[in-house]
Amino acid sequence: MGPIAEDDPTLGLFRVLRDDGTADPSADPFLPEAQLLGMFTEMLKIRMIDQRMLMRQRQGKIGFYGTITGQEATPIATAFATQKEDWIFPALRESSIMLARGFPLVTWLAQVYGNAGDVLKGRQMPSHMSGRSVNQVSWSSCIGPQIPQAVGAAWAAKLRKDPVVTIGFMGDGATSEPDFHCAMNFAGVYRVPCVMICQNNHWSISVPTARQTASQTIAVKAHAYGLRGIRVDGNDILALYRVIKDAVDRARAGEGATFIEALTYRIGPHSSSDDPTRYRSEEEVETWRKRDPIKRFENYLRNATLLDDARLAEIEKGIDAQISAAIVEVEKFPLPARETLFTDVFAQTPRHLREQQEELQKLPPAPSEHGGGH
Ligand SMILES: Cc1ncc(C[n+]2csc(CCOP(=O)(O)OP(=O)(O)O)c2C)c(N)n1
Repeated sequence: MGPIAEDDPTLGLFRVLRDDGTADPSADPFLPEAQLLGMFTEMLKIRMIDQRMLMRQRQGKIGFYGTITGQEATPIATAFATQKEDWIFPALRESSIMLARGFPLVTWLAQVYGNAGDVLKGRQMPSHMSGRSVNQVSWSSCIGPQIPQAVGAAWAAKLRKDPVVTIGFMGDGATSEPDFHCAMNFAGVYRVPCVMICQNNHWSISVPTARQTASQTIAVKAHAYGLRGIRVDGNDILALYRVIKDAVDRARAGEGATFIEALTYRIGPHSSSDDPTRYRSEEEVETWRKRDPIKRFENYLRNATLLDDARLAEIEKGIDAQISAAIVEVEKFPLPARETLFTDVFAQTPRHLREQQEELQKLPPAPSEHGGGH
């Protein structure tokens, strides 16, 4: 191919919403009212869950939590732009897709507590949710492997002639991993029905994006692998919805994979174990707070007369009640039963493990196994 044109979509920034939340009418997808309010509610819900869970972590009730504050638009746009048979291969900041696709909140929270209500039986780090019922795959916590996994699953779907699309997520840090390059190459060569989305939130823990790549943008890397690529405002849910939906539709129609860079910002710490004041300035965070994806969308909905103070207060109250009730429920679960330590490992438990299991059963139960958990 020739030189990349200045107006190439990988070098620009596709937007629908302006900073003040008004929309460019030529780009507005004019989505139905129920869908717009559904998207807004899901964004607000994960913001409010994150606040409550970070507090629970500080109170010593849970060990770890990864908030997505400032990055709510990309996962929620994905949840609405995909079909329920599509598979999600997340990184740390996309577990809210599960909730938007109907996964029960109590079960989702049980993963954070790692208790008996957790479908993963307490074996994963908090904020590493997955669920078969919503086609969301478990993340290994290594940076990168989910990208070739998403591409491989897409290739399998293509071979089986299954009309399924896979979505592989990553942060900007993951684009420096070998797995990223293998996945991009494979996706281009085999024209798989996969959409790879990089949430460029400017920081990989304490490493800024400038230290990840010398390329002009992350999206431009798509060209090196013969993929379609586009850079989109990651704090603009309407732009994201359009871009992701287009990529998903094209993938399903046999037009191959797309690589999307969603430009956003991590407002909170990397996780509950991080103190970002040690490596970035408050002014930088403040600049991005002003571009809050929820506030911008709220302004759009107000302009469209779909939202006013009373309606917003009602939505917030509803979410708050739902979260409070779910926390009460989830904290009633005991820890996972200890015999579950031995399940799901072998189809038939080998003798040495059976002996260990029997030995463990003879011991008196630990106090936390009686209920109440943490
Ligand atoms: C292979 C590997 N290297 C390093 C780490 C430690 N680590 C955990 S999260 C993280 C930063 C990831 O940054 P990015 O991919 O930009 O995603 P973000 O957390 O910003 O969403 C690192 C380096 C890891 N988990 N796996």
